[in-house]
Amino acid sequence: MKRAALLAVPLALLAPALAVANGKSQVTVSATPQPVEVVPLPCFPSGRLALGMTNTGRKPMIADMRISAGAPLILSRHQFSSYLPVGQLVTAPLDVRVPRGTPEGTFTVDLAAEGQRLSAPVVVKPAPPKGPGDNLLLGEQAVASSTHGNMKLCGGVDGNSDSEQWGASGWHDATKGAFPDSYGVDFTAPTTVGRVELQTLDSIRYPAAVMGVRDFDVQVRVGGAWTTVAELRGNVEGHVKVTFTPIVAESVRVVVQDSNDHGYSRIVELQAFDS
Ligand SMILES: [Ca+2]
Repeated sequence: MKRAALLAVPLALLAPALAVANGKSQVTVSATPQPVEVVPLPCFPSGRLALGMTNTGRKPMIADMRISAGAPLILSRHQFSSYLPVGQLVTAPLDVRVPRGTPEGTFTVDLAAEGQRLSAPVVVKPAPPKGPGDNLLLGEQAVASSTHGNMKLCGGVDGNSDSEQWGASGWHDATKGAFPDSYGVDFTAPTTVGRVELQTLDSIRYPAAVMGVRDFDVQVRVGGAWTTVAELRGNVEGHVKVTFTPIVAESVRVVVQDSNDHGYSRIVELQAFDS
């Protein structure tokens, strides 16, 4: 008799969850990864969740997921609606961002679909250091003369310099065959810059000597005016390091005058350092 009484406790605790799963809801909600991590910089790769819905019923249906979160989280969507075949996971991406300066912490994105709910944890990580020797452009807001629709403005400062992942993490302009094109960063406060490193497209399939930037200037903005600190011509290398007398600048950019295929200005990653 005492054993039966003890068993009744866990069963009672389970009852609400079982009621939801076996009630009228025919959809299970999922989110991966958990937790998702975000960094409070505008061009740092965003936290990306794969939202999922699975129809656990016996008939196909259309389901709506509502997606919500409080400050400081910024969501790329607030609804995910889809036709759901029986027994098949249907997913959609959700990008999660936080404003610059957001302190470390854990927050949640709340998902609700057809009576099912899920709270997915979001962990805000510290911004990368920007001291001596650190890449001053990493994750900062990129500024470009134009950006091709297949590329991302942030792709040249997202920390990924792998030419094999060019499509996902590089930048190029939208004006084929027309130069110059510019790409750089506006600092949030004047910053000492003494070295710029440019990595242009340089993969086995697309070597720099064929597809990379060929002629480019490195410029810094001081007191609102752009100054050229280096001019490079005839480049065929994938990774170019340019050092100059360190200067306190409001912005740094490269101005591409031509590329080796005379088409686009392709930047896999642009970096700047104090010296
Ligand atoms: Ca990149």
